[in-house]
Amino acid sequence: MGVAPVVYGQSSHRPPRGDYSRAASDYTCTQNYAAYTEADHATWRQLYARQSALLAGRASRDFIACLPQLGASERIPHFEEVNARLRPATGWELVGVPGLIPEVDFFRLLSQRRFPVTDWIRTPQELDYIVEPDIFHDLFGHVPLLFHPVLADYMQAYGAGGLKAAELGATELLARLYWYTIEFGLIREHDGLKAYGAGILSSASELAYSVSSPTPLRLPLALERTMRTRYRIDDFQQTYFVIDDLQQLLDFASADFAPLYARLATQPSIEAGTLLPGEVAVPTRPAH
Ligand code: HBI
Ligand code: FE
Repeated sequence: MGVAPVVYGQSSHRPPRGDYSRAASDYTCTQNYAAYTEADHATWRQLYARQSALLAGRASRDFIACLPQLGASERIPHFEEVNARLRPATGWELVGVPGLIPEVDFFRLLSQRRFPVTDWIRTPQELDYIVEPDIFHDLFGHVPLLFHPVLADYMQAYGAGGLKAAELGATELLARLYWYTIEFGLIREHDGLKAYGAGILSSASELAYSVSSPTPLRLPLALERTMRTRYRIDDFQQTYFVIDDLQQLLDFASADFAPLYARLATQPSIEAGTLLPGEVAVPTRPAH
């Protein structure tokens, strides 16, 4: 096979996690590609192979169709190499960031069709679970659908909406929409529910859970209901919201959210996992 030996313990040479002194005023930084160790590339390869093997029957067909455009299953990709395909496809480009960045800066980059990608990769001890986004989550989870024209437009509309929400003091409501669509969204296909959210698509354990476990609640995506619903960041979701096709995201993103924010300010939040009277859960398989 001729696979290079994996050398661990070179952490001081990898792109430092959380070193924001590397970043410009818009929080972007260059991808210090030479700093990735062979162990980092091995981690990428292992995550990519494991996750790809889980996609059939669980990931949305659009995601599966777009994934090859990422073009890097063996080694961590160069952002510029992905950009050479992404820019002509949908006008998006990837920019490096040292990790999570402030909300408004995040929204601003999206509104400019620039997608922030964390440039460091998790350690082998974090293969199954990591609290913050790393390069695997950002690239494998998010970037394939940036090649899809509808999702690409939704992401930009979301960023522009985020800047408005910030002025109106409503970023928490809009963040829930991001969470339940871009991160944990499900889509109905002819043979059952599939994942299009990056948080699910980059997770080995939540992918099957989200589309087939009888435990979580699944509801049709509805702006008001979704924005009222709290979410968990430390466990599998208790509620997923389901769309019928990606165009639905763009359709509601074109609405003026200001009246909605005003109305929601007077309504209590809903705990994840709560089915309200009159609501009907979406089944995992189409009824025949
Ligand atoms: N920063 N790098 C990065 N990646 C994110 O996904 C991200 C962020 N900052 C803020 C943020 N997400 C959230 O507030 C979104 O919910 C809007
Ligand atoms: Fe994410």
